[in-house]
Amino acid sequence: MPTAFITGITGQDGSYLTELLLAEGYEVHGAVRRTSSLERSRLAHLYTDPAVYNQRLFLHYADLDDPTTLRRVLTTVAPREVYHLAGQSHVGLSFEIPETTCEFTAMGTLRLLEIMRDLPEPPRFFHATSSEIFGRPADVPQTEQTPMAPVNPYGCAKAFATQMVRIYREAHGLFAVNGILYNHESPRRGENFVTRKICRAAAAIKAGRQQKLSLGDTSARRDWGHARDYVRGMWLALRHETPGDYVFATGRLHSVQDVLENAFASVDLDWTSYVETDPHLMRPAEPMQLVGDASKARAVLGWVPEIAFTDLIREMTLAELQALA
Ligand code: NDP
Ligand code: GDR
Repeated sequence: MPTAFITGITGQDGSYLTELLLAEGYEVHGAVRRTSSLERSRLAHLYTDPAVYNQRLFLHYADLDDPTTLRRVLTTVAPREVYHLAGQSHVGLSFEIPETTCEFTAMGTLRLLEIMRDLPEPPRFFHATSSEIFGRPADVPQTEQTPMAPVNPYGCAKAFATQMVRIYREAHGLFAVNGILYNHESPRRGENFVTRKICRAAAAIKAGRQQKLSLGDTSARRDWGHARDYVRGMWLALRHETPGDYVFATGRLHSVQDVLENAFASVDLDWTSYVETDPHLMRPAEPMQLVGDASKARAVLGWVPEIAFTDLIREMTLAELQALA
């Protein structure tokens, strides 16, 4: 049975990737942080299943700023594949907590690479990097060759980590992959990301539990896909015979306003009656035209995103409505 180790297993992507790997016959190990609450809602259906938890799914306490523990766990588990998904993932918040963002996202990745390098049989390593490395990009759409030009602390930390992955691949021969991931969402998305915030609000307004929705820049545009498609790309990238970097994207731009229209239409409401602008939610700097060209992933890995934007937003909104019933 192949063994995988996931950092960030409790997050949106970690939970979908765990489901995928279990379905593909893997034994899955994940790093979890000590928190005041044991609730790990995205994994609850798996670790409450006695046929899965501590049979094929194992959780280990570890933290990205605790390399001693990470090294011990990785040495004991000896995985064939490592998926590194952990990090402070909120771009807007990275302006408020730049040091922790860089500590976990930049230095945390370097620490892991150092551990990989020392393991007797270095595992294949996937790094979840981001379209935010491009910031104000020279190319539209962006490819694996587009120069990095981040415009926020999060993007800067990811750019550092991305380049380190390249260095460890080239200088130390590690099977190390950068997945340059564009925005991907799902009903398990964190509540303070814009799609989930909008879908939750549309459902709550429909149910009479909320009156207004405050947002920042509604003209902002992103390349939004479904998380299920993106975790499949991660897995495919580590199964390929050679390591490389891959853009994972839909190639289509939509605005926050498009999200509003689709979410509110899913519950037969007109968004214009409920939305107000809050200047506190505007970011000091916004990236421009982040839209990806996933031709390489399609040609080399056979990866194609299958879930359309309109279906994604509808699924998210109806999931919120169901949760309120
Ligand atoms: P989430 O925010 O949902 O999950 C982040 C995960 O990282 C959680 O499991 C969290 O644990 C863990 N984590 C955070 N800090 C630490 C730390 N110091 N030590 C150990 N674990 C930590 O993110 P997503 O699942 O959406 O994204 C996964 C990765 O992909 C992230 O690195 C993100 O930056 C990147 N990415 C995501 C994109 C997206 O659109 N979703 C696009 C591009 C890149 P806990 O539950 O304890 O907080
Ligand atoms: P992003 O996602 O910054 O692209 O990072 P987010 O959903 O936070 O923002 C998308 C766009 O919406 C605008 N916006 C708002 N955003 C939030 N969160 N809340 C609001 O109220 C709001 N109003 C408008 C933002 O300004 C922005 O333009 C995500 C994360 O998953 C990163 O980890 C990942 O690397 C990138 O996607 C690719």
